Amino acid sequence: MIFQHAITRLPAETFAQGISSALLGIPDISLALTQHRGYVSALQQAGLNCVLLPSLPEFPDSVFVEDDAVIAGESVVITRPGADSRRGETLEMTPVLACFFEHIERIHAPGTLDGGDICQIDGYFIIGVSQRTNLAGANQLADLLRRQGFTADLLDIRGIPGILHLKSAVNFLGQQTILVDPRLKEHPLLQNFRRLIVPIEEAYAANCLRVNDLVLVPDGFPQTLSLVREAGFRTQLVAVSEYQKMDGGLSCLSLRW
Ligand code: CIR
Repeated sequence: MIFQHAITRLPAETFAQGISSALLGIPDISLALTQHRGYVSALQQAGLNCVLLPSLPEFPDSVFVEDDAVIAGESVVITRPGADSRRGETLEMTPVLACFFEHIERIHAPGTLDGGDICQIDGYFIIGVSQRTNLAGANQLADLLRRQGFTADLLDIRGIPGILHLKSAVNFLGQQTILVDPRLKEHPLLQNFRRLIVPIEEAYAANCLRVNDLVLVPDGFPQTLSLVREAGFRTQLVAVSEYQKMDGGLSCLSLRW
């Protein structure tokens, strides 16, 4: 898949008031801004045109734009985030996406769905059922995708403690290869892929991000970096420690198509 565009949003000064279970301390907003610049520049280096949206102080988690929408081919699905404090983010994102996409669908109540639960593997989508994405939301998205000619399956991660979203644990790197948290390596839906198993002590780094011919890897996870490099991928380290403190990873910080 060739990506040309990305949407990102600056972190707000209220960033530290967002939702977190990480117990890694309070993020430093000035370092978060510096890391955001590094992230945008890595996306640009991978060939993307990046839209940089202004911060939204009323939504501390709004830097994690991936959760607000799912992009599938020519169309976009506006999500209904599982956390009440994040639901209004989608109202801010809809007009931005309307500049690029004619066909806009929506997840409706009682469905909830976060974009971080959607792992796209070419024309196949794995939809995580999680603390944030409920069965109603996952089934709504699967129906929408199937109507557009894609295939989709649901993968329930609710029984695995500490995994917020499916893409916290499973990410497609291209060439039939996925990077996977060891707790999901035996899942039947993942058996047909070449699986690179991230060591449990580096579980956070399962969220690497493939963009065109680059795989962005979070800084500070040397075993995962070697794993991805030795599998033949060109890598780029990106520092995201302040986002890790708020349970966010590399994919969460952008919408890409
Ligand atoms: C949240 O709990 O919603 C944010 N603090 C982190 C969201 C991370 N998003 C993602 O993994 N797609």
